[in-house]
Amino acid sequence: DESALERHFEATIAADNRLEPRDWLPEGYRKTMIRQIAQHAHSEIIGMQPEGNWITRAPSLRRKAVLLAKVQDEAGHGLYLYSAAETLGADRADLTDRLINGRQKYSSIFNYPTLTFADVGVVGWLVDGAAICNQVPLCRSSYGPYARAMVRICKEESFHQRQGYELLMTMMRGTDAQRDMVQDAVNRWWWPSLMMFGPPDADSPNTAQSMAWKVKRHTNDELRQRFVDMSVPQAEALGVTFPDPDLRWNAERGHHDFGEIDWAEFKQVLKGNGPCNAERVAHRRAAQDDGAWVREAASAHAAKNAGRIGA
Ligand code: FAQ
Repeated sequence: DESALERHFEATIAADNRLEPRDWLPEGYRKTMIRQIAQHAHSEIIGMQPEGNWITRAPSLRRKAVLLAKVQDEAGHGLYLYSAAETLGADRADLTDRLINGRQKYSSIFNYPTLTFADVGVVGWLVDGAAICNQVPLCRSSYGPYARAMVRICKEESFHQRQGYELLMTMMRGTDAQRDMVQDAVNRWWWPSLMMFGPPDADSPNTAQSMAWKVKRHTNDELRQRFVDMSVPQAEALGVTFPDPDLRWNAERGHHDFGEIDWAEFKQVLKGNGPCNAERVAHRRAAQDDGAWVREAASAHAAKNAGRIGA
C-alpha cells in the first residue's frame, strides 16, 4: 500500500541510499527531478553555442581540436541527462519542445556573448569551474541515474576547466593586448558566473525541499561562497582581478566577502531578456527544424525493420 511505499522512499533517503527507476516516488519528487535534470540537459545543449561560435576561428589547429572535443562533450552530457530524465517517465521530444517554446529554463550563463577567444578560456575556467563546484556534490544526489551521470560529467568538466585555465595562462604570457583581452573577458563573466548558483537562499523556493530530499546537498549561497573562495587564488596565480571592489578575505568568517549581485539582471535574463536569449533559442529551434527529416527517416527505417522482424 501507499504508506509502505512512502516509508520505503523516506527510509532510502534517510539511509543515504539511492532511489532507482524501479522505486515508487512521490509525484513532487518526480517533478522536481525532471525539472532539474531537464534544465541541466538543456543547459548543456544550449551551452554548446557560446563556445561553438569560436570553433571555426580558433587560433591554431591544436586549439580547434581541443575546443571541438569540449563542445562535443557538452552534447554527450546533454544526451546522458535526457536519458536520466527518461527514467522518470519524461519524453525527450516533449522536453525539447518545452525548451524551444520557452516553457523550461536553461542556465542563465549561456545568454551572454563570447566576444573574443579569451572568452573561450574564461568560460572554461569560471563557467566550468562553477559547474564543477555545483555538480560534485550532486554525485551524491538521491536519484541514482542522475548521481551516476554526474560522476562522468564532472570528470569531463574538470578537463574542460583545465583547458580553459591553460589557454588563459598561455594568453597571459603573450602580449599586452592579449592580457587586456583576458582581463576584459574576466570582467564580463565574473558576475554572471556567480549567478549560476541560483537566487540567494532566502529567495530560493526549491532549496528547502530539495535539501530534505537530498536532491541538493548544499544551498545556493554555500556553493557560491565555495566558488568565490576557490577562484580568488586562481585569479592571483593567473594575474587577473575580479571586478568587485568589495571582494576581500574575512579572517573572522574564514571566507571572502564579496559585493552585492545584480539580481535584477538575473531576473531579466531568466525572463528571456538577456543579451543572447532570443538568439540561443532561435538557433536551437532552427537545428530542431533542420533535423526533422533525419528523425522522420530514422523512424520510418525503424518501423520498416520492426515489420520485417514481425513477418
Ligand atoms: N539559470 O529555487 P531555486 C553546464 C531557476 S552548468 C536559470 O534555487 P533549484 C556545464 C530555478 O531553476 C549549468 N535558472 O532552484 C557547461 C528555479 O526555476 P523553476 C547547468 C535558474 O533548482 C559548462 C528558480 O530559478 N547546471 O551546463 C538559475 O533548487 C560550459 C528558483 O531557483 C545545472 O543545471 C540559473 N542560473 O536550484 C556546459 C546544475 N538558478 O524551475 C557548457 C543542476 C536558478 O522553479 C559549457 N541544477 N534558476 O522554474 C542545480 O543545481 C539547481 O537546479 C540550481 C537551482 C542550483 C541551478
